[in-house]
Amino acid sequence: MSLLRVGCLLLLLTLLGQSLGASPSFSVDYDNDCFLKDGEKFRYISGSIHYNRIPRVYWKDRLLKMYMAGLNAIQTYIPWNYHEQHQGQYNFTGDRDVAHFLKLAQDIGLLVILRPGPYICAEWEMGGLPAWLLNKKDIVLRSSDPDYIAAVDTWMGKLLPMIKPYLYQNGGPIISVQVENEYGSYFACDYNYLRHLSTLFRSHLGDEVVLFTTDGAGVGYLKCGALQGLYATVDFGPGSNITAAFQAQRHAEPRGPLVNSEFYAGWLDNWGSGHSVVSSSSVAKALNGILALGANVNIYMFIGGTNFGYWNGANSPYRPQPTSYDYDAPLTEAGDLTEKYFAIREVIGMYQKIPEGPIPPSTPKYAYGAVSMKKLQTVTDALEILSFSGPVKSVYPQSFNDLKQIFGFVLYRTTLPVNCSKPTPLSSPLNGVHDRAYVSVDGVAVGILERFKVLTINVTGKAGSQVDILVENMGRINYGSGINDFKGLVTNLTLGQDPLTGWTMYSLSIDEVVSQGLLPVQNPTLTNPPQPAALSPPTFYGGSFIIPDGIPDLPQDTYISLPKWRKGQIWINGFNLGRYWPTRGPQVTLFVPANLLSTAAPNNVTVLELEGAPCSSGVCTVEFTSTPILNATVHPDGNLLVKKGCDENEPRYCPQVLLH
Ligand code: 6GJ
Repeated sequence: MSLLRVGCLLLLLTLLGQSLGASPSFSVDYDNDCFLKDGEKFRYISGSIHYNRIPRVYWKDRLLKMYMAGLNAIQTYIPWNYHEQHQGQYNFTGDRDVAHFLKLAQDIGLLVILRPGPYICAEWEMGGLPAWLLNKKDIVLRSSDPDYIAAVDTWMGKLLPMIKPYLYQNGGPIISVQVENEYGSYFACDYNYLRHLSTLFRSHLGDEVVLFTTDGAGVGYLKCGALQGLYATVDFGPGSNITAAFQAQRHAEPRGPLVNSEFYAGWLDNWGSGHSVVSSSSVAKALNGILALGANVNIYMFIGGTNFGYWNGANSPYRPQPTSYDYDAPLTEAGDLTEKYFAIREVIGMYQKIPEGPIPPSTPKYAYGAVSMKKLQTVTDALEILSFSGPVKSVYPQSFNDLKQIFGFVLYRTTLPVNCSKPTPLSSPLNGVHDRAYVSVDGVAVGILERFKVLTINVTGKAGSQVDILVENMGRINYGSGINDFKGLVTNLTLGQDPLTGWTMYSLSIDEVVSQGLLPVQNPTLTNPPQPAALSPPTFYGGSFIIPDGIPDLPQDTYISLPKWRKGQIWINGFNLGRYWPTRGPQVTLFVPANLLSTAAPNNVTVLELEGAPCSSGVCTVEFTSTPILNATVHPDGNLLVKKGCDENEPRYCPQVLLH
């Protein structure tokens, strides 16, 4: 049979197959430099949304808004530590129900680009890797380290079989799966590790799915990040030269679709920085340039959401990210529509049909007003309730991992070995306070040590005085070689020239105690010694407020503001909302989604203030307001100092980091 006849026969069979509903397919067409979906040329315009940063009840609202913006796909990570906080204990329910999230996307008409890691970066605690990996102290993360590989194999052996039914070729929405994350930016450059992952993903997901990598748009990044058999894509923001960026991709993929897997429509914040902003005009212009080339693009982030609880990550040397992951994204942290949303929608509309019909509106925000707070107990007073497992004693301080603590706080206790009648330096010479330590002597707050920022304070007291040091884990580094981020007092403290020894350490189960409402009001017989004006020992405060039922559509979303409070943690009805640090900024208010609130019972607010509440001298209240403040700091006197946004495309707007 002539070649022509064979070709015609194959074409006929293909068309026939499709018309008879041949099985769905998604692949790379290297001849025509595009993706093929069911045999047809396909270009995705995607947006990043992290289900782990949005309450489940709001997933549909956000996905619908993304669909109505003209997106035909969404991109999401799967944070390993969100689903396996403790080794061997898995959670895929409620806000962790990935399958439900995938089904919602499919029902709405959105395809999914899945990024299951195992490492994900993402300004998320330890880049998504579970902290229990650090129980092997010398583990080499993101490498062929056998202990790391064994843990990855077990985790992927649990996750990927769950994902497989949702692959596009199996009738699901997942069109492609990313292996690792920007591996070319990591020091290890371990090709055996990438090959292992590639084989592992194939073994669970089959040979059809498009597996890809993402790296910075530079040949240097692709050198260690790209691998044969994984389609190489790049990422870059509006300030980059689009042609040069895709030329870098072409270095790894001479043929195939152009793909920007992370087109930064905003940028991250760190505590103490200005709020990052990226102008809508620069985003729209660059997006138009990318789409005009016929390239595929994922807008990172389309909605940022929130680092609830302790989930934020940190950049090196040590710059933790705030609770808000607003990211100056087209949808705000609360899912509200912005000018940037409509600017992007307009550009997309130049290239493909925008769905008709109403866009789900921004949700109303309700100002529930001021809530009176009262002192419950200091951490020290509540130690017996907070420390389920009781104290651990050792000559030298132990880390969170040694004490089987992952997040939050550990209390380290010792005594002054000598009289310190004169101010005597208490120091962390090796910068081993990870990350902040609140120091009291005989119950009097004396100072704060902070990683990289405050390595010594002066103390006074008698030999035998009790020294209590509450150490706070502010979030593990999520990018670069510092991700082996051990927490606690990871090196010795010295008093004068000598190491402090003889430690008693208490792991604190604060979240369990707060969620069970076990924190009693201050025992009136317990009196705390007078404190210096600007500092108090870490102390719990509590309050409650009623939201009247019968008022239409209450409860509504809101924001909580803590004027004149300094730094701490907030729980709403036992849910750990996140960290507040208005004196450092740029985040001043925290988003409170309506699903945390009730009209059927009093709403409880619990605050752990680490430095000093306004309660001894001023008004002891927190406030629920209707507007967010993400670009300011609050002076201890309560005055707001707005910090100009830091636009990565207009560096002149990037203020020096103002630290208090
Ligand atoms: C991406 O790499 C990452 O893949 N990215 C950033 N990288 C720069 C690291 C800070 C110096 S910032 C925002 C994004 C996300 O972290 C993403 O997960």
